[in-house]
Amino acid sequence: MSSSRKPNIVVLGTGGTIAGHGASTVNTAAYACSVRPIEQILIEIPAIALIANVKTEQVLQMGSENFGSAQLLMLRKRIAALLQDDEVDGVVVTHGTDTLDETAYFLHLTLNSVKPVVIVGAMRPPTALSADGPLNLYNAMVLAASPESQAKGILVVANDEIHSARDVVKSSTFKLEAFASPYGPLGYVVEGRPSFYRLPARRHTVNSIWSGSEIHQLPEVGIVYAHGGVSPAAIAAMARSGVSAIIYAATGSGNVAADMVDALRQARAEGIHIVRASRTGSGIVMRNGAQPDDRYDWLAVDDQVPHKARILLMLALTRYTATRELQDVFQAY
Ligand code: DAS
Repeated sequence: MSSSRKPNIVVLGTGGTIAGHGASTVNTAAYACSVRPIEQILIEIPAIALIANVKTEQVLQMGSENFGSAQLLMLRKRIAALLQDDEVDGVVVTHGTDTLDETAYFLHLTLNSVKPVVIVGAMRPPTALSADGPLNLYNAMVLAASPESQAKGILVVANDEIHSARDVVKSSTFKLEAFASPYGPLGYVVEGRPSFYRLPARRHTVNSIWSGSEIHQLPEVGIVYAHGGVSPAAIAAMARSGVSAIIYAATGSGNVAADMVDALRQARAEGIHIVRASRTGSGIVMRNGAQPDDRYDWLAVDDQVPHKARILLMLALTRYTATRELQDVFQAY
C-alpha cells in the first residue's frame, strides 16, 4: 500500500448489539439485536470515510449466541479470500459480543495472513444513550487501516483497548469495559491513533499449523461445568452425545471431585479425550498438578478458559489424536 492512498478495508456485518435497535434511548438491556444493516451503521459514522475506502458485506445478521462451527468456517473462508486480494488492506468484522472472543480466537488460529483483521462489537445498541458501538467501530477501522496492526494476529477492540484474540474474554454482562485479557490489553486507540505496548507470544495466523489447511468440518467438543455436588451423570450424558472430547471446567486449579474421577476415566476409556480446565477464569492448570494426567491419559489446559480451549481443541483434533500431541498444542497456542 502506498502511503498516499487511503487503505481499502472490507467490513463484514454479522449482527449483534452493534446492529441493534431499542424502542427508547434508555433501553440498554431490552432491545432488538441484529436488525441494522452494516451499510447503515457505517453511514452514521462519517469520520470513517476520512481514514479508509470502505466496502461492506452483510454476511450474517444474527446474535452470536447462535454461532456454531458452520458460522466460524464460513467467516474464515470469506475473510481468507478477501485477504488474498491485493486490493484489500484489512478486514473488520462487526459481531455480537457474546461469542466474539471465540470467533476471534478461531480466526487467530486459522487465517494465513499478516494483514490486520479486527473484530468489534458493542455493549449498547446504537439507539442508546452513550452507545459504544460508533467509537468501537471507528477504532476498529483505525486499527485495520494501520500498518502497525500487521502480523499481530487477530485483534479485538473495545472501550478504547486493543486486545489479542488469544487472551480476550467477555467478562461482564453489561459494562462497557466488558472485554478483558488476563495479561492486560496490547494497547489502546485514542483519537484515531493506535499505540501498542505488548505482543502475543504464542503461535497464531501465519505461524499456526491450521493456517495453511482447508478445514471443512470441526469435531464436537463439549464442556461440563463443575460445582459443589456436581453429578457424574453430566459426564455420562455428555459422553453419550457423541463428542470427541470433554473439557471439564473444574474448580480452582483443576481439582476434580472424587465422584467425577471415575466418570471422566470411563469417558476416556471410551475414546473421549478429557481436558482439565478451570472455571475460575484465569491462571494455569498444570499437567499432573491436581490430578495424575499421565496416569489417566488426560490433558491439562495450560491457561486457556474453557470456551476458548474448546475452539483450540476442535482444531487440534482435526490433526492429532495422540494425547502427547494434543498436550503440545495447549502449550504452543
Ligand atoms: N445477542 C448478543 C450477541 O449477539 C448481543 C451482543 O452483541 O452483545 O452476541
